Amino acid sequence: MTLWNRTLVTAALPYANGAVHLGHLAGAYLPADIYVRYLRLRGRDVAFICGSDEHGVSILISASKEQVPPQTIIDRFHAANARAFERVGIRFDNYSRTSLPLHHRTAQEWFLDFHEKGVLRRYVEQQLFDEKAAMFLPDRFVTGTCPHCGFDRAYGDQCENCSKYYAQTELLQPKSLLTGETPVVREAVHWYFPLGDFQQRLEEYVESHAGDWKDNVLQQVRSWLKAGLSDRPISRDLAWGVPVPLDGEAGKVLYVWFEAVLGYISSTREWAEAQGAPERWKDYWCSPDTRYIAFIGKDNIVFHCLMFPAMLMAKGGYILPDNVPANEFLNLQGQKFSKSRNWSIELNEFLDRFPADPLRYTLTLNMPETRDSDFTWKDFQARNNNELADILGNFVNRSMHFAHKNFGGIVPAPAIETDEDHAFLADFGRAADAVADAIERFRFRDGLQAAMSFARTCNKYFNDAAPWKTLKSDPGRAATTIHHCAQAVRALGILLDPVLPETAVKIRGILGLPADALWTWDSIATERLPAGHALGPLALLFQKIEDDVIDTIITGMETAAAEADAARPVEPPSYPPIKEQITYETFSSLDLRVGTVLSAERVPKSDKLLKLVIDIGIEQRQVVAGIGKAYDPADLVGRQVVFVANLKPAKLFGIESQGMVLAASESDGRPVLLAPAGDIGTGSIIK
Ligand code: B3M
Ligand code: ZN
Repeated sequence: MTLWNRTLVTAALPYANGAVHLGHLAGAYLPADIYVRYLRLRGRDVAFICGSDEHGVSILISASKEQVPPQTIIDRFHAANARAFERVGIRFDNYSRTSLPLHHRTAQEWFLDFHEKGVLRRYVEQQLFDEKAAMFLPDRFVTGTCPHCGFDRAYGDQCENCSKYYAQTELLQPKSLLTGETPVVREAVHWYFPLGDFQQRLEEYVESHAGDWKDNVLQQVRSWLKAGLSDRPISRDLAWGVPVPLDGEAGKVLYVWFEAVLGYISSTREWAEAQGAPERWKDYWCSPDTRYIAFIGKDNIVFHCLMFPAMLMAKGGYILPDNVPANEFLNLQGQKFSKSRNWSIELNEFLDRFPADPLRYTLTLNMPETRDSDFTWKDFQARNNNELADILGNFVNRSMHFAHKNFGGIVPAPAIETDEDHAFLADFGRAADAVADAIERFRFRDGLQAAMSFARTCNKYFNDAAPWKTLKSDPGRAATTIHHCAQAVRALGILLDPVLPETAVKIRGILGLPADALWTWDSIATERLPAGHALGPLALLFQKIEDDVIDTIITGMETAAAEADAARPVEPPSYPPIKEQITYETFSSLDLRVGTVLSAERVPKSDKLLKLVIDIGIEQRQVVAGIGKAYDPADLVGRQVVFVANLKPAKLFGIESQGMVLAASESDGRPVLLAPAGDIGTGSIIK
């Protein structure tokens, strides 16, 4: 077991191409912040590093859509996101930008180092070039017809219709999205990082963490390794990014992922320089006694668990991530976050209406740690009202109010302590250990649950001790109870500080404690506010949220999403190319008849399949048809259909299907049943 002397914590650099939303917060930033706050309460040396990722094609696309320079886009979102993080209490030591000269210099140094050591390879490849725009086209800047399915709005790298991948030069009828022109094929030279050469070292690295990395992370990384790693291009022909620092390479920039991960290092350098200790960043990146934890969302796993470690290995002298506790995704009211569908809650918007802590609380309890999870407004309201206000707020308020009213606002001296008191005091240490253990294993939900379960214990202690009764009959008992309650309020404040930092500040105020006094994790069970200590003024910790506030928000969101759906241009249908010719004989081998549906029911456990019994004149047939999403079984009985009578029987969901009913569908795949257009008897032959 290594003895760690310091911890480096990074959180994925958000693209300065959009506003950070609740999904991002729950995915990477909130867990990272909780972890860092916890380490600080333990007195550990931590650097918490982040910044904006300001290169990449998506920023160029936004800029060209808005017809502004990319700088306008990145300035806007860098400022907005830095502010959102600040408002929600995420306290980075440094929030940098990859557009800074220091970052460009750092990324170029790495490229040159690899180049000089002969690590990189150079390949010639065919690429589409837009002569009017005078540039090579990134995959997302070209569309055309899919070489596999004929879909006519396929992108340069992948078809959205059939999901197949291909090279952009394979697109049929390619068109530049920049100018609308037909691009030409030109030879382009690109630099490649030999990821495949690191296969074995990466396997060893990943397997050395088999016992401590999260399952979702290990699974994904192992499947990449199993598929086999190969050389990855690390340069692009683009006018936006970090220029490739070699003569004769004008117009080439480093691939955004190659330099973005190095943004962690340049951000740490910037931080060290700002402290007047420009070499200090090396303590965090190049010392084997530093533990590096990289917080990310699941879509960034390959880059942080394979590509970046391989780069660090190739460079030499750097530490590797010791853990990459990637989260899955957060949904919003049961659906994916979507900017274009207007189904999102930007962090700044949220914070315009509600304080940060109830959000941090709700997201922590719903953190997508092991699988995708969901944020709903009703859950947010319930957790704020029934847990934060009714459990935590209630205990602090009732017990401290009692101290003001009956003990002049000072912590009373305890009299004789009972078994109940001792049991309660023993819970302080147990709670501190349980929360710490969960946080150290990146189980933030469990950690918060343990802290809240201690808050419930506190309420119970206060209720059972009933100081309002003992005040007259046994004043020493009441004083003892309130003495312990004051200690419990302090313990709660520290236990919850990583998740609820604003509340922790308020609790310190209520306890009359100056900023940092008596506020360390280790003091939870071992130190006490002394008798005679003057408490501060009472303050409300949580405001309840009314139903109508939440209902209005939900309705507003649904309306906005419906409007966005309606405003989306209706795309013209696309048709696949005509299949290969067949002879009349081939066609006439089909036995087609008019059938009538006698009965229809849903196949259990399938929303798509219906079981139909069909009269085809000479006999009855049972078929399973995939029309369950488009038709209600009750509406089908008595309908005429076109029936394929000589199809070989097959079993679907364990039910035999003896034939097929015909349907037509548009590109959305919704089936429409075919039927004779006039009066005709059941069993009639179709030819
Ligand atoms: N900007 C992608 C993302 O935000 C990317 C992360 C970079 S981390 C070096 O999902
Ligand atoms: Zn396709």
